Amino acid sequence: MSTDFDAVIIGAGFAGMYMLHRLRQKGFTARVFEAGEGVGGTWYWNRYPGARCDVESVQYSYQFSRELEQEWEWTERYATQPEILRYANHVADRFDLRRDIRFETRITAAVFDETANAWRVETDKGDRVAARFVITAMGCLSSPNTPKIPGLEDFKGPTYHTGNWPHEGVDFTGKTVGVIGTGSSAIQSIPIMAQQASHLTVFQRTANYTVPAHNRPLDPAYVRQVKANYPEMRRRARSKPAGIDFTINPASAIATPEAERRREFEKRWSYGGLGFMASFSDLLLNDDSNKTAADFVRSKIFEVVKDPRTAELLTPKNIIGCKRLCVDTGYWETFNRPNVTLVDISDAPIERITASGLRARGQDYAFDCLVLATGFDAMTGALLKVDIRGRGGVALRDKWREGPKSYLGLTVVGFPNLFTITGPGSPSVLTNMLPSIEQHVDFIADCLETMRARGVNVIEPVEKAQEAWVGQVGDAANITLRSTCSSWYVGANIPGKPRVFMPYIGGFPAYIAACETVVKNGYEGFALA
Ligand code: NA7
Repeated sequence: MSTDFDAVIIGAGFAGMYMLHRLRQKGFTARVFEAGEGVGGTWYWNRYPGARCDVESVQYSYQFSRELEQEWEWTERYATQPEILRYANHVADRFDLRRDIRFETRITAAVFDETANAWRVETDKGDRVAARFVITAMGCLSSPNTPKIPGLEDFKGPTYHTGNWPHEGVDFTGKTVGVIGTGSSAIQSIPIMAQQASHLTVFQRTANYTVPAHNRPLDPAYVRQVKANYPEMRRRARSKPAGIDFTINPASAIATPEAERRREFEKRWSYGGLGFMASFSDLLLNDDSNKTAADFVRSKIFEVVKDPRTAELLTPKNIIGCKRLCVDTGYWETFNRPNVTLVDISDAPIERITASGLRARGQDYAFDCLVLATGFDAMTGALLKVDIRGRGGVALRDKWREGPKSYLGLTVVGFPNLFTITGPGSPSVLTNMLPSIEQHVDFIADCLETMRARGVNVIEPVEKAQEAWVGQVGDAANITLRSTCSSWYVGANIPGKPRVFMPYIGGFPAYIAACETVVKNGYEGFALA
């Protein structure tokens, strides 16, 4: 069978865009299908007020093009969603990507035809295309989770999900607003919504840890220095577990004398950002060490929040860093405002949404607008929305019923010529997504090139290699505290989702080394036919 393209790529976020560019460079044909009207993925959909990246902008950027690195000017330490979206659009223009992207088109099914060794892909616009490879670039946090709270459809006012925010923006001036959720999206948006709304009521199921961003405009001298030393900074970042260039203190928190420990935490706190978790090397390995960091952050809440009862409610009880740490600007301060109320719903779920608000713990709350900051069906949600069928017509949804299993987080037994960029089983969400994406894209592009050179048509992992990798992912998860709480990393936010720690937590360098060994040994663990 002749195919329409060498590869179909699903999604035009940072992964899909670079994949297209890389395949073109190597002389392959590719078509990207993208549900949105534009490029940018996460940064196209998540337009809620205050949306920002929590990795510093100079690091949350592509490194495949030295020219791009030099010409693009980030303006703030942590880039806003509009700035990142401008960057994505700049990349699309600069590398002339749009002509191979079909926008406003969602892939609904991808079925592997075993006689033709090709994928047959269908879209919601009626396209039927055939390609040798399907490469998913759908993002890890792109399938918004709207919880099934009774009465949701009864609410008379507008309902907004942070993960699918209206493009024209929302002005809450003079409105009363109810927010469900206190994850990263809520923590970023609540301070801004509170400045507009006449009253904001926040419904909190689990209090979350957050560290200050200390965001600021970037100093041009600093930017010059970064640009002069970009390769060195990228190399350092690549050698760190999260693929982010910050210094990890090798000491153990619990073994460090208290005064010294406090100094380290204070130093990191005043610097701001996710590097707080690198204050000591064992914060996610040792309960006692973790508690020292947790207590430090808890004490900060009481320094900021004036009402002790509210401070107590805002105080997280669980392990710090178990759920993803948030990075904020003025979050706790917001609860000192007279127009903000915190409602604790930790002991009983919201009873129902009503026409005028919601009912929780036997009490009615009224508001004009409802904001769902309720997160995503992470890592597998977007993948499993597409009806992906491999050998024998087996559906990925069935194959992963007990949880995702993959080889390197990139490929799945029974699904030949399918690659999942930043898929479950890869470091993905535990790292800086941009370098992780680039590493996967380069792996895939090199693999396709090798296959072409060797005259190989089909690549598929073998069961034994996949089982071994799944074992490695599980073993790595078991030694950290991160696998112990009810986070979206383990699917706990989605009722009925199997509890599996989905990302590979062995660190970016170990993961790169594993991929390099596989390639060096002639694509070890794969059957090439
Ligand atoms: P998160 O971090 O998953 O946060 C979702 C929030 O919504 C969290 O506080 C949840 O409480 C809450 N939630 C979810 N369902 C309900 C129901 N049914 N009732 C009450 N509260 C609920 O999503 P975000 O969008 O904030 O952030 C996702 C990632 O994006 C983030 O980690 C960064 O990587 C960027 P829970 O904690 O489950 O009790």
